[in-house]
Amino acid sequence: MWVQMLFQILWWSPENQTSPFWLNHPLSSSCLFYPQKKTFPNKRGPPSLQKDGNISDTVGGEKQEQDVVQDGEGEEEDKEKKIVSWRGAMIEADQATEPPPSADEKEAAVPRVPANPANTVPLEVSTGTTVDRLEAVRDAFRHAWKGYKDYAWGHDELKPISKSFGEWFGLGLTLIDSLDTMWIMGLKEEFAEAKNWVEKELSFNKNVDVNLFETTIRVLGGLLSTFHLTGDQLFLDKAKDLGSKLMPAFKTPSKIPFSDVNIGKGTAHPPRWTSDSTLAEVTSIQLEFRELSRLTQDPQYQEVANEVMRLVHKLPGKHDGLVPMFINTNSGQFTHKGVFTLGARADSYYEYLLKQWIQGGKAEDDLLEDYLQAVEGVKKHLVRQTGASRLTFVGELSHNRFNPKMDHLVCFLPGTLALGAHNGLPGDHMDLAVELTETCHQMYKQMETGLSPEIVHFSLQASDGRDVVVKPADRHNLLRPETVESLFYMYRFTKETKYRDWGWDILQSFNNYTKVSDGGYTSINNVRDPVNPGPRDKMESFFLGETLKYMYLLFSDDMELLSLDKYIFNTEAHPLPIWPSPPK
Ligand code: DMJ
Repeated sequence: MWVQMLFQILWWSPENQTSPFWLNHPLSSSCLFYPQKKTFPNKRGPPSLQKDGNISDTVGGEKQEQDVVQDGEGEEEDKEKKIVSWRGAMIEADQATEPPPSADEKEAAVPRVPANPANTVPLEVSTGTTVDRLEAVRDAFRHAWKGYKDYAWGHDELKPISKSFGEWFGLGLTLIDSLDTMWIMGLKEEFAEAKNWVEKELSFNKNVDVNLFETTIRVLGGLLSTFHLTGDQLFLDKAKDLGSKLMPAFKTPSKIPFSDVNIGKGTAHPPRWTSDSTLAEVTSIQLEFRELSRLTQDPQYQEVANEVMRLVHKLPGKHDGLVPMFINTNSGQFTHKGVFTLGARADSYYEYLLKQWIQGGKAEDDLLEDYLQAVEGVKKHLVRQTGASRLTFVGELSHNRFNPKMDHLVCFLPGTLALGAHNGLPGDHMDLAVELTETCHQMYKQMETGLSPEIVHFSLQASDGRDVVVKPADRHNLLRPETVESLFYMYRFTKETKYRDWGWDILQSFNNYTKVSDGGYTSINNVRDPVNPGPRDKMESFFLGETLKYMYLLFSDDMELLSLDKYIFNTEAHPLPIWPSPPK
């Protein structure tokens, strides 16, 4: 059993892109198109090769003898780091295989300001007006799209350094994730080309295992939102087709869905090493399935999705509203109890409690009750302040021990709390949102590249003189959206310009350290090293689907553009309409 647990914990983490699908995935391409020259472990791989920084910190492995774990040490252990070519403000794709420079790896040697050697492409200059900023986001999108179009058209993800592509499910993930973003940004030509691909090429009749959660939030969510924005029946027809092909996932003894579905064969199964599903995954498909039922007038989607929420609602094993990270598809019970996080594997459970309640016209009391209880649980067990600057953060609880570790993923929380407060929930939710947004901003600001690492550890000791410690294995940035997402919500609800300015700084940093010259943006290995950030050769679909969309909405003065009183964003930033309240 312990071996099985270790397997699961070390291996599978969709939030951290550690999917093991490539092992049995017919379209798998982790290494198909060019040799792996990346230096940090590719996080899609077997447990023997991978370390999932998110999970391994909290279970097994480390000796934790105190109630509060202060584990900021070991930063000099970054032995894996080899540096891929770096030429300053824009990454030169064709230089990606140069031998690594002999960089001094000690933290003290890391320059505090971005290096800008003579041969760099000039940094973007803008006066910072709303119009300039919106245009800068559009430019960033066009640049990302150019790379995708040139080297990865119709495939799941762009590999911008090798000018190639990666396949996960073979469903054109980036293209579909981008549809509504292009519509919102008014990129008509690009949208038309993408629509043509959906019409002519997108097929769900293929023998491929897909992850239920990822396919739902990215593909089903993207198709449904594009249908709403455009009114084009094509997207609803595709959504219906996909929805029906995902249904076998729910044929389990407990009605808790399996993680994986073969959409061609109509079969579903859990990961090979366990019969558990991840809690966030099974509870973050509801907005989309419920909307599909509403649009098609076919209740089957809503019924299976609501049943999961009913089961989880009455399940024992919660800790003041906080939920464990796994649930068994046979027994329907929580497993691996005792670890509570707002990060990977649990995050969007909390987000979807609130958002389903809003989507359904605030009529479903169980959802509200679970959400309110969870926020109280977060405040009681997980919220702390740093010793140095009194930054408020959300840590983790591991078998009653507090771990001051926070995933960047947790930065969705301020936006969600603010959305709740906007919808009449307690004012102290907004107070917490304000404090957490400041912390997420600091997670960018305090890094030498101005980009947040994937995970930070906060220091509770004032004597440390610093708030944030970043372990070597946690220094990567995957172009994630959560902080920009929260900045968008905070700006909409407060109109405080600082949130826009913080977003603008983040865009500059993406342009300075992740933009690839021939098109595309890349995730990077080390946010603490502006000279050698270490491009990872991957542009996640959520950079176009979420990060740039939220950035655009943050800078737009049009508060009616996807009004938060009319739309609810799914966890992949695809807007779905809030339903009218049922008659009393
Ligand atoms: C996205 O796929 C979704 O936002 C998900 O809920 C969390 N992880 C990524 C972005 O970081």
